[in-house]
Amino acid sequence: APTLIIRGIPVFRGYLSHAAQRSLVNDVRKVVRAAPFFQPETRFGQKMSVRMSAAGNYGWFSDRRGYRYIAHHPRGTAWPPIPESILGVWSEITGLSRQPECCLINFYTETARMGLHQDRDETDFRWPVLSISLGDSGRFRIGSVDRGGPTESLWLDSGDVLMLSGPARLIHHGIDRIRPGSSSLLPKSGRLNLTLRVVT
Ligand code: MD3
Ligand code: FE
Repeated sequence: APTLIIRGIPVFRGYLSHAAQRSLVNDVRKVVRAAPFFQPETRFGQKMSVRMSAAGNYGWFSDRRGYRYIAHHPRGTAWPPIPESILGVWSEITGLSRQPECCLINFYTETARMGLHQDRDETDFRWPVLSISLGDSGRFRIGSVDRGGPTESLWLDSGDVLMLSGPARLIHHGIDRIRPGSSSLLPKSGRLNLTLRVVT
Protein backbone atom coordinates (compact mmCIF):
# COMPACT_ATOMS: atom_id res chain seq x y z
CA ALA A 1 0.00 0.00 0.00
CA PRO A 2 1.24 3.54 -0.70
CA THR A 3 2.66 5.58 2.19
CA LEU A 4 0.77 8.67 1.08
CA ILE A 5 -1.30 9.95 -1.82
CA ILE A 6 -0.65 13.52 -3.00
CA ARG A 7 -2.94 15.02 -5.68
CA GLY A 8 -4.00 11.51 -6.63
CA ILE A 9 -0.42 10.22 -6.90
CA PRO A 10 0.37 7.17 -4.74
CA VAL A 11 3.84 7.54 -3.17
CA PHE A 12 5.66 4.43 -1.96
CA ARG A 13 8.29 5.91 0.35
CA GLY A 14 11.37 3.79 0.91
CA TYR A 15 9.87 1.05 -1.24
CA LEU A 16 13.30 -0.23 -2.29
CA SER A 17 15.73 -1.69 0.22
CA HIS A 18 19.29 -0.40 0.10
CA ALA A 19 20.34 -3.73 -1.49
CA ALA A 20 17.65 -3.38 -4.16
CA GLN A 21 18.73 0.22 -4.85
CA ARG A 22 22.34 -0.91 -5.28
CA SER A 23 21.40 -3.61 -7.76
CA LEU A 24 19.25 -1.14 -9.76
CA VAL A 25 22.16 1.33 -9.88
CA ASN A 26 24.51 -1.43 -10.96
CA ASP A 27 22.13 -2.37 -13.80
CA VAL A 28 21.65 1.28 -14.80
CA ARG A 29 25.43 1.67 -15.03
CA LYS A 30 25.56 -1.22 -17.51
CA VAL A 31 22.80 0.38 -19.60
CA VAL A 32 24.55 3.75 -19.60
CA ARG A 33 27.86 2.16 -20.61
CA ALA A 34 26.11 0.93 -23.79
CA ALA A 35 23.87 3.99 -24.21
CA PRO A 36 25.73 7.05 -22.86
CA PHE A 37 23.92 10.03 -21.34
CA PHE A 38 23.17 12.94 -23.66
CA GLN A 39 21.61 16.35 -23.10
CA PRO A 40 18.58 16.82 -25.36
CA GLU A 41 17.80 20.24 -26.80
CA THR A 42 14.41 21.80 -26.36
CA ARG A 43 12.43 22.89 -29.41
CA PHE A 44 13.94 26.34 -28.74
CA GLY A 45 17.48 24.99 -29.19
CA GLN A 46 18.35 25.24 -25.48
CA LYS A 47 20.23 22.29 -24.00
CA MET A 48 18.34 20.66 -21.15
CA SER A 49 20.24 20.51 -17.85
CA VAL A 50 19.11 16.92 -17.20
CA ARG A 51 21.24 14.16 -18.76
CA MET A 52 19.21 11.36 -20.32
CA SER A 53 19.48 7.85 -21.61
CA ALA A 54 17.05 4.96 -21.91
CA ALA A 55 16.54 1.23 -22.08
CA GLY A 56 13.84 -0.71 -23.91
CA ASN A 57 12.35 -0.48 -27.39
CA TYR A 58 12.13 3.31 -27.21
CA GLY A 59 13.92 6.23 -25.65
CA TRP A 60 12.69 9.78 -25.31
CA PHE A 61 14.42 12.39 -27.44
CA SER A 62 14.11 16.07 -28.13
CA ASP A 63 15.63 18.60 -30.52
CA ARG A 64 14.47 21.66 -32.50
CA ARG A 65 12.08 19.38 -34.36
CA GLY A 66 10.24 18.55 -31.14
CA TYR A 67 9.73 15.86 -28.51
CA ARG A 68 9.32 12.21 -29.47
CA TYR A 69 10.24 8.61 -28.78
CA ILE A 70 12.97 7.09 -30.94
CA ALA A 71 13.92 3.43 -31.45
CA HIS A 72 17.68 4.12 -31.35
CA HIS A 73 20.15 6.06 -29.25
CA PRO A 74 21.17 9.33 -31.03
CA ARG A 75 24.45 7.55 -31.91
CA GLY A 76 22.42 5.06 -33.96
CA THR A 77 22.82 2.01 -31.69
CA ALA A 78 19.86 0.08 -30.27
CA TRP A 79 18.73 0.95 -26.73
CA PRO A 80 19.78 -1.84 -24.32
CA PRO A 81 16.97 -4.04 -22.95
CA ILE A 82 15.30 -2.96 -19.71
CA PRO A 83 17.05 -4.85 -16.88
CA GLU A 84 14.99 -7.53 -15.08
CA SER A 85 15.57 -5.77 -11.75
CA ILE A 86 13.68 -2.74 -13.08
CA LEU A 87 10.91 -4.78 -14.75
CA GLY A 88 10.34 -6.48 -11.39
CA VAL A 89 9.44 -3.18 -9.72
CA TRP A 90 6.98 -2.41 -12.56
CA SER A 91 5.25 -5.82 -12.19
CA GLU A 92 5.08 -5.65 -8.39
CA ILE A 93 3.55 -2.19 -8.23
CA THR A 94 1.37 -2.03 -11.36
CA GLY A 95 0.31 -5.69 -11.36
CA LEU A 96 0.21 -5.48 -15.17
CA SER A 97 1.27 -8.32 -17.44
CA ARG A 98 2.13 -5.83 -20.20
CA GLN A 99 5.72 -4.66 -19.85
CA PRO A 100 6.97 -1.11 -20.27
CA GLU A 101 8.55 -0.21 -23.63
CA CYS A 102 10.77 2.54 -22.29
CA CYS A 103 12.80 3.01 -19.16
CA LEU A 104 13.83 6.64 -19.36
CA ILE A 105 16.94 7.37 -17.28
CA ASN A 106 17.27 10.95 -16.04
CA PHE A 107 20.44 12.10 -14.29
CA TYR A 108 20.46 15.34 -12.32
CA THR A 109 23.68 17.00 -11.28
CA GLU A 110 23.24 19.35 -8.34
CA THR A 111 22.24 22.27 -10.59
CA ALA A 112 19.97 20.36 -12.99
CA ARG A 113 16.24 21.09 -13.07
CA MET A 114 13.19 19.93 -14.97
CA GLY A 115 10.52 22.56 -15.53
CA LEU A 116 6.80 21.94 -15.05
CA HIS A 117 5.46 19.83 -17.92
CA GLN A 118 3.01 17.09 -18.81
CA ASP A 119 4.03 13.71 -20.20
CA ARG A 120 2.02 13.59 -23.42
CA ASP A 121 4.30 11.92 -25.94
CA GLU A 122 2.92 8.43 -25.31
CA THR A 123 0.06 7.01 -27.40
CA ASP A 124 -2.32 5.88 -24.66
CA PHE A 125 -2.49 7.75 -21.33
CA ARG A 126 -4.46 4.87 -19.77
CA TRP A 127 -1.16 3.05 -19.15
CA PRO A 128 0.53 4.14 -15.94
CA VAL A 129 4.00 5.64 -15.59
CA LEU A 130 6.20 4.43 -12.75
CA SER A 131 8.94 6.62 -11.28
CA ILE A 132 11.90 5.32 -9.24
CA SER A 133 14.19 7.76 -7.41
CA LEU A 134 17.82 6.87 -6.64
CA GLY A 135 20.65 8.88 -5.10
CA ASP A 136 20.30 12.46 -3.93
CA SER A 137 16.88 13.77 -2.96
CA GLY A 138 14.96 15.90 -5.43
CA ARG A 139 12.10 18.30 -4.83
CA PHE A 140 9.17 17.14 -6.94
CA ARG A 141 6.84 20.02 -7.93
CA ILE A 142 3.23 19.01 -8.50
CA GLY A 143 0.59 21.12 -10.22
CA SER A 144 -2.70 20.08 -11.73
CA VAL A 145 -3.96 18.80 -15.08
CA ASP A 146 -4.80 22.33 -16.20
CA ARG A 147 -2.01 24.89 -16.63
CA GLY A 148 -1.43 27.48 -13.93
CA GLY A 149 -2.89 27.31 -10.46
CA PRO A 150 -1.19 26.45 -7.20
CA THR A 151 1.50 23.78 -6.93
CA GLU A 152 2.82 21.82 -4.01
CA SER A 153 6.12 20.07 -3.53
CA LEU A 154 7.39 16.83 -2.09
CA TRP A 155 10.97 15.72 -1.51
CA LEU A 156 11.63 12.41 -3.25
CA ASP A 157 14.34 10.35 -1.59
CA SER A 158 16.39 7.40 -2.79
CA GLY A 159 14.24 4.28 -2.91
CA ASP A 160 10.91 6.13 -3.30
CA VAL A 161 8.54 4.97 -6.04
CA LEU A 162 5.57 6.87 -7.54
CA MET A 163 2.78 5.58 -9.73
CA LEU A 164 1.10 8.00 -12.14
CA SER A 165 -2.20 6.70 -13.35
CA GLY A 166 -5.78 7.74 -13.88
CA PRO A 167 -6.38 11.51 -13.80
CA ALA A 168 -2.93 12.07 -12.19
CA ARG A 169 -1.28 10.69 -15.33
CA LEU A 170 -1.69 14.10 -17.01
CA ILE A 171 -0.74 16.31 -14.10
CA HIS A 172 1.90 19.05 -14.56
CA HIS A 173 5.09 18.15 -12.69
CA GLY A 174 8.80 18.88 -12.51
CA ILE A 175 11.94 18.76 -10.39
CA ASP A 176 12.99 22.16 -9.09
CA ARG A 177 15.83 21.40 -6.71
CA ILE A 178 18.41 18.72 -5.91
CA ARG A 179 19.91 18.26 -2.45
CA PRO A 180 23.57 17.37 -3.15
CA GLY A 181 25.18 14.94 -0.74
CA SER A 182 21.87 13.73 0.70
CA SER A 183 22.56 10.14 -0.36
CA SER A 184 25.69 8.01 -0.58
CA LEU A 185 24.18 5.54 -3.05
CA LEU A 186 25.96 6.98 -6.09
CA PRO A 187 29.75 7.37 -6.29
CA LYS A 188 29.36 11.14 -6.79
CA SER A 189 26.52 13.49 -5.90
CA GLY A 190 23.52 13.56 -8.19
CA ARG A 191 20.08 12.08 -8.62
CA LEU A 192 18.92 9.30 -10.91
CA ASN A 193 15.27 8.93 -11.85
CA LEU A 194 13.93 5.99 -13.80
CA THR A 195 10.52 6.31 -15.44
CA LEU A 196 8.88 3.24 -16.91
CA ARG A 197 6.40 3.81 -19.70
CA VAL A 198 4.24 2.05 -22.25
CA VAL A 199 4.81 4.14 -25.35
CA THR A 200 2.82 2.66 -28.26
C1 MD3 B 1 3.48 12.80 -13.18
N1 MD3 B 1 10.78 13.02 -14.53
O1 MD3 B 1 10.90 12.09 -17.03
S1 MD3 B 1 9.51 11.66 -11.95
C2 MD3 B 1 9.95 12.82 -16.75
O2 MD3 B 1 12.27 13.00 -11.41
C3 MD3 B 1 9.87 13.40 -15.40
O3 MD3 B 1 13.10 12.87 -13.38
C4 MD3 B 1 10.90 13.60 -13.22
O4 MD3 B 1 9.03 14.17 -15.14
C5 MD3 B 1 12.17 13.11 -12.62
O5 MD3 B 1 9.04 13.10 -17.53
C6 MD3 B 1 9.74 13.35 -12.35
C7 MD3 B 1 7.85 11.69 -11.46
C8 MD3 B 1 6.89 11.68 -12.59
C9 MD3 B 1 7.17 11.02 -13.76
C10 MD3 B 1 6.22 10.93 -14.76
C11 MD3 B 1 4.99 11.53 -14.57
C12 MD3 B 1 5.69 12.28 -12.40
C13 MD3 B 1 4.72 12.22 -13.38
C14 MD3 B 1 3.97 11.43 -15.54
C15 MD3 B 1 2.75 11.99 -15.31
C16 MD3 B 1 2.50 12.69 -14.14
FE1 FE C 1 7.50 14.08 -16.71
